[in-house]
Amino acid sequence: MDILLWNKILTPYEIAVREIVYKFDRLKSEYQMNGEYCPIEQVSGRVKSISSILDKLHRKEIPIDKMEKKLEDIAGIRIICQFVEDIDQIVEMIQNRSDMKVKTIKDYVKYQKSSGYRSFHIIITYKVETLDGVQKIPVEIQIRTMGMDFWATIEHSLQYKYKRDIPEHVKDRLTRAAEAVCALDSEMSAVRSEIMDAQLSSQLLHHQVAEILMAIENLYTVASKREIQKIQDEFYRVYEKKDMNALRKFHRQLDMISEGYRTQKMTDFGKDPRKYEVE
Ligand code: 0O2
Repeated sequence: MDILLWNKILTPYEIAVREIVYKFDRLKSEYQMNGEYCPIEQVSGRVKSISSILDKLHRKEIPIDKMEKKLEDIAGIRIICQFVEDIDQIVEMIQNRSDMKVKTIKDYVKYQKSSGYRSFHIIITYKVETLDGVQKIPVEIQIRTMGMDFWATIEHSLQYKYKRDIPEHVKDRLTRAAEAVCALDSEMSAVRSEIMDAQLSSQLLHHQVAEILMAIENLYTVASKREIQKIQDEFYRVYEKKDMNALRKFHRQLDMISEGYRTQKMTDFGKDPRKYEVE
């Protein structure tokens, strides 16, 4: 068997993980900037550790030289969402991407594993550009709710502790916990639209406040200290109400004040005989 240069083998997997995490994070920011609900709550990624790779090869009786062909989760991405419904949206998003080619789908949400494990898995192939050329890397994307993730993380630690032989009484508890997570996900889905509305309103409020404060800051350079003080006091008064319409109105007024200063500046510029426009 050839000598394995682990660093060289794993580097393209590292690149794939980093690029994909970045791309999903970007999507998340885009949703937020558009003031839309984002189905992605959190994205993380990892390259399987060498000892985990060796354990899995041993467990599945895969010869080491077949590792890259047979192990499709050396690069792994995990996407956590709030609601079960978000999973479908994320799956569709992945299926429609031109840079990720879906190879296999494993729906452990609909078809829960006997352990109680629930998660949606997609194996994609992703092209990575390296000095040696383009490499097609398999990447496993796990999509699950926060509840499913909580259960899987705990169960994974127990698998590790008991060397994959969890005692029956602990298994029973895990089964019950899995049922509770399922019930929790259903309850949350039932009030999904209310939760989404509440989260969007709070996101819009933060956005509006940030824009107003930015506008006040811009006025610092042109308005008098007294006027800024007055504007700031008025802002605190409006902010207290936590009323989006009042904040929007206040923001429009600020825009008008800024516009007034801009017009004044341009008029002053026109009057100054020392200044002239260069064509
Ligand atoms: P690790 O340490 O998380 O990386 P197969 O479908 O049998 O050919 P494979 O790869 O076992 O091959 O597929 P499967 O069953 O879809 O599992 C892939 C990964 O899903 C696992 O990777 C786990 O991360 C997760 N997973 C699957 N089943 C369970 C489960 O019962 N409990 C928990 N906590 N996680 C699970 P690894 O390499 O097994 O583990």
